[in-house]
Amino acid sequence: VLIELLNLYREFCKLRNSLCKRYNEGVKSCHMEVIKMRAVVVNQASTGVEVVDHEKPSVVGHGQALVKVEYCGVCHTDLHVAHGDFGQVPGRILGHEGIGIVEEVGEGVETLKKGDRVSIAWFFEGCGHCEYCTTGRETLCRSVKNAGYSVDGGMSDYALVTADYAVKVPEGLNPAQASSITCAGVTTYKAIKEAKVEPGQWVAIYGAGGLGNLAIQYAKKVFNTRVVAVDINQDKLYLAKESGADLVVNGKEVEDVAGYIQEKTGGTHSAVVTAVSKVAFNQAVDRVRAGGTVVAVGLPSEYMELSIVKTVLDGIRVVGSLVGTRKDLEEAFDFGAQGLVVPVVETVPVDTAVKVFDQMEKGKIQGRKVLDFTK
Ligand code: 8ID
Ligand code: ZN
Repeated sequence: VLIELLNLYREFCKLRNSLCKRYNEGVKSCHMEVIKMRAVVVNQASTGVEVVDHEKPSVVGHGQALVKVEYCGVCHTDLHVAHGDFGQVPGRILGHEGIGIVEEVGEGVETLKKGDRVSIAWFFEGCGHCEYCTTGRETLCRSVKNAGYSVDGGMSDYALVTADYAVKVPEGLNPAQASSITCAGVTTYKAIKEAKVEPGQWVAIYGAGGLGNLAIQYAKKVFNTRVVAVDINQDKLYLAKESGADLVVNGKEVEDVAGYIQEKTGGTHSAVVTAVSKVAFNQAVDRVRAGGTVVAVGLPSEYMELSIVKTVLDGIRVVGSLVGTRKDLEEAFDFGAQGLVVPVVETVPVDTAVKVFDQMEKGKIQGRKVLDFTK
């Protein structure tokens, strides 16, 4: 009898739900009914991920927008988050390379409307008034919210975003490719900006994975530099060549990587390190030219060795670079829409997420695997 009653009550809720939707557009959520959606979350032990049925977010608050997710790329940072490398967040919906269509907007939203295609990025929201937010360094905001880490991210059928911070995807940019620009693209585009490169200079890109292949493309096609790509995986180096690298170096096969780069290029003017290993960071510092810049992007939980003498005598700058601002993302998207940069992506079913994370850990992914929420 109880089960019968429960079923009846559910039917009643469904009916009320549809009536609400039909007759009262202003009603944001329909009371008791819990609608489920697919979501990729950090598992309870914080050792990896699982695909679960998760409550669909339905209450669109002031300034928020509800997005029907189409695609979400799997970034190595998601793997760090899943493993608790930055602190454990069990149950958190992962994903900061989300792309989707706005389905509903909350009160006070002026920048987005239903039907807009938007991104769900690591830089999810800043306070808007601190010293970083007001000086073009909003990703460093001390009250920042990060999608897929401190707030639920884009690896689910639906996601809530803060409308003012959700950067629109331009017309003409393939949404699965746009997902890869939402983190990998903007991060490397910004890192090369931070390297302060000049056309014709040599840039070393360490790590030719999801970020690295885009770093090569932005460096070559947008900044007009020459590129040497370093990886320890031959497959990644084939991709690096295809992506436009002038010179590739296998860190496992070439004994003296720094010496080899010195011989071929005379020392690179700058280096962007996306590799998840301190070995690469050390090589980058060892082989950058006097006056050069090493931009640290990868996030291995290690310390790098920095020769004080070399740093001082050679006037080397070592800077950390974290994703990019909304403006950086807008620019990075635009280079994608122009066809200058073409992310290497493969769309895969959502229920293969656990396997994809495993492949990423083993270094087996070429470019990016993108979870397809349209199917
Ligand atoms: O804003 C940021 N700073 C930011 C944004 C996004 C991602 C930082 N990241 C971080 C990630 O958290 C991760 O630590 O950048 C790193 C790279 O992310 P990814 O490109 O998404 O990971 P990947 O696809 O696994 O590629 C890593 C590459 O590094 C190579 C691997 O072979 C792979 O191609 N690599 C490794 I591991 N050790 C190497 C070494 N010693 C190496 N390449 C050269 N030398
Ligand atoms: Zn990322």
